[in-house]
Amino acid sequence: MAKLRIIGAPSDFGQGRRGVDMGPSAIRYAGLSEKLARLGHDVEDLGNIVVPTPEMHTVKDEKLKYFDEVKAVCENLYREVSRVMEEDAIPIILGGDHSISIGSMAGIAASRRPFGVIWFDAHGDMNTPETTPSGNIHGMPLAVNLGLGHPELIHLGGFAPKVKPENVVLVGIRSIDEDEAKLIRQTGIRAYTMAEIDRMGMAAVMEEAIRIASNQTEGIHLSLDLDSLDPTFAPGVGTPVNGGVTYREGHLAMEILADSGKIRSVDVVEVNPILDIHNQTGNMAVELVESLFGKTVM
Ligand code: Z70
Ligand code: MN
Ligand code: MN
Ligand code: MN
Repeated sequence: MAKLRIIGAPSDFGQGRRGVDMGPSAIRYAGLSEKLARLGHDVEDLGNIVVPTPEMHTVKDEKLKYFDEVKAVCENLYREVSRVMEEDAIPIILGGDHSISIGSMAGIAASRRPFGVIWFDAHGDMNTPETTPSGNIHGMPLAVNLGLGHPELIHLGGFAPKVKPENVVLVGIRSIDEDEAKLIRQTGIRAYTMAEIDRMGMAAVMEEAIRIASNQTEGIHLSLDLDSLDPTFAPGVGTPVNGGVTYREGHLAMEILADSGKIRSVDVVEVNPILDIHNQTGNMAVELVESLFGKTVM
């Protein structure tokens, strides 16, 4: 039995389309708490952090859109997540777009216990203000957590970096910008493309990913962007990209993570109910989290 604490971060300041701010509601509506409790866990929903209303704000820097707002949201989330970590509970952070991972990972790292990261995504999220083609901060959070990007984001919580490149793994990538690819290579993080998943199989990819993320660390943070899945199974995301992780591969990956016993924290991000079909993506998110916390056939 695990102590699971749910925190909603209903922010869409990291990208251009409204709707991801409703992600936490969609995931809760799909029955997250009840289903995790049914697996025997001690579950508590701590509600949402406070997030400003986008209509009251404007873009000031085209290379870091809604910088002040993203920073404020991530500072709130950082405080909330560090409190949960101090109780030795597992935070499950519901986005929101992926920029919120700057706050969640700061909160996780605040304990100063080393951890690894498995980042499930169609994208690299490894842009900086210098490389970004969009200015959207949700394309930058992994870089920030590695210490690349705007100093105020990097130093959120008062220290940097949040994680070492040798413990970072990307899984499912199939849409990477040119200069972003250079950064991925320079940092030396392990990035499994869809092509590698096809060749090696998801099971082998996950065994390696867990080995890398847990080498000399005390646990693993899973950052789950629902756009890692194929749009057939998760249509409700801002940037669907064909050729993604299948339903079965997704569950298999979560089951292997569950068996590892190493998961210490989770982000579930980029669910956009406005773009979804009857909450398919919210339901998919909940199903994957159930597998991650031990749901099996019998
Ligand atoms: C692109 C950018 C991105 C998620 C899109 C896209 C980034 N690399 N991330 N959707 N989750 O604008 O930086
Ligand atoms: Mn992402
Ligand atoms: Mn993505
Ligand atoms: Mn997106």
